[in-house]
Order: sequence, then C-alpha cells, then structure tokens
Amino acid sequence: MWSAILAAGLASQAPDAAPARLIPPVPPADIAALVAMDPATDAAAAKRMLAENGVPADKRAAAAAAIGKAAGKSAALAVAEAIVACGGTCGATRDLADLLAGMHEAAAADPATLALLEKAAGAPEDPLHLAACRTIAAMPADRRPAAFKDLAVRTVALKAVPGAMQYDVKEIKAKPGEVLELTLENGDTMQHNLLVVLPGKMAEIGVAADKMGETPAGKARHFVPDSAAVIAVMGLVDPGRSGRMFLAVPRKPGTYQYVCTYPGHWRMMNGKLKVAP
Ligand SMILES: [Cu+2]
Repeated sequence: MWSAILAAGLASQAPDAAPARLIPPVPPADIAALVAMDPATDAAAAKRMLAENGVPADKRAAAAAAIGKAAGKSAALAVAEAIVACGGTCGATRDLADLLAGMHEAAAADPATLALLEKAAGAPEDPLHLAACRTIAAMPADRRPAAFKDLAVRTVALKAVPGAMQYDVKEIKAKPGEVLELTLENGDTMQHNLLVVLPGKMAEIGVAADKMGETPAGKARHFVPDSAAVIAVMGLVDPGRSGRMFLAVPRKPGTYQYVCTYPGHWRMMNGKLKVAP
C-alpha cells in the first residue's frame, strides 16, 4: 500500500528524518539487488534481508530460515532476535512482527523462542513486546505460556466517513495493556492517517503536522511529527484502501486521542481512546 508513497519519498526522505518506529518503512536504494541475492548462500545478504525495509515477505522468511539454520536455531527465533537487535525501532519492525505472528506454530514448538516471547509479552518496555503479544495471541490456548492463556488481540474497525473529515468511531474504550488492532477503511476521496497521541497532546501534534504540510518532506513522512507524544502510527491510507496498525494500550489510565494529521484534518478528524481498568 505504500508503493506510490515510497517511490515519491525515496529521494526526499533521509533515513533519520523521523522516528523509524513510527514512520512507514522506506527501502534502501539497492533493494532490487539485495532481493536478487540468495539468502541461503549469502549470510550477509540474509542478515540485511531480515532488517531492511521493502523486502518481500517470502524473501524475508527465507532469510530467517537461512539465519536460523546456520546458527542452529529456529527461524522464528531469528525473526524475534532481529526485532530485538534493532531495538524495535527499525522500519522493518512491522513486517518482522507480521512474519513472527505468522510463525506462531513454530514459535510455540520451540522452547527458546517461547521463553523469549513470554519474557517480552510481560514487559511493556521490551522492543519485542507488541510482536510477542501478537504471536502468543495467535497460538492455540493450550500451546501458550500459562500467564497468557487469555491474551487476545481485539480488532477495532474504523471508517473514514466520505466527505465529512471524520472517523465513524469517535470513542474507543480499552483496558491498560490490552492489545488492539485498529483498521481504517478509507471510503473517502482523500488520504487519511491515524496517530495515537498522549493525553492533552492532540493540538500540539496537529499544529506540528499542519506545518509539515508546507514542506516537501511532509508527505513522505506521512505528516507524522517527530514527537515522543506520538505513541502509534498508521501511515497515510489512500482513498478506497484500508490500513491497519497494532497498539499495546498504555498501562497508564487516561483519555488518549487518535487523530488524522493530514494537514487541516486534526480539528475535525479525531476520537478519544479511553483507557481504564
Ligand atoms: Cu484525514
């Protein structure tokens, strides 16, 4: 879904332009050459395939398998360790989390992987936390660590109301630590995004995003301000498309907000994320 944006963004976006954990992934300039390499025979390429943005899922899975085989460990563990290695902040983290969640059967069957996931799922500050929760939640209950029998990912489906500059859902209630999957169906004729921000920070972030609209790099960064007040991001979703993001709900109760930061939208297009036990 990022292809058009990525093509436009490559030239203008420096790798350090914004927090990598928050902006959608941008591939390196040599991505075609990298993807053409064989991860089974080229260890360096395999390592990069796991960490770089824009690597197709099948190639990334092959790289994980090759790294695991060479090191005598499971491919799932190689994926989990790649997330940890970049501190959970590399642009490929989202893809790696998807890959790991898809490997939940192998992860459940491998004690080393399961132990790592269990530790991370219990530690909100762990870079592997969200991916670990998603992966454990994908396992059948009888395969999971005992402490996480009830762990679930709850999907909250939102729509962009055509012509109204509004989300159809204006309030989401969630429990501290809950794992949510937010989806956004964009039936509108313009792009929208969705950022989750700390309590009381919406206007600050909205104003900062409006300013980004005046710069060429703003769109490449999906109008996501570089701020610690932004705690989760779904990048721009094109008209007629859907986007999704996962969120580990903050432990601290309060009224957080979600907001579209496409310039000019934030005052209208927002909602409350009410976190209470
Ligand atoms: Cu919008």
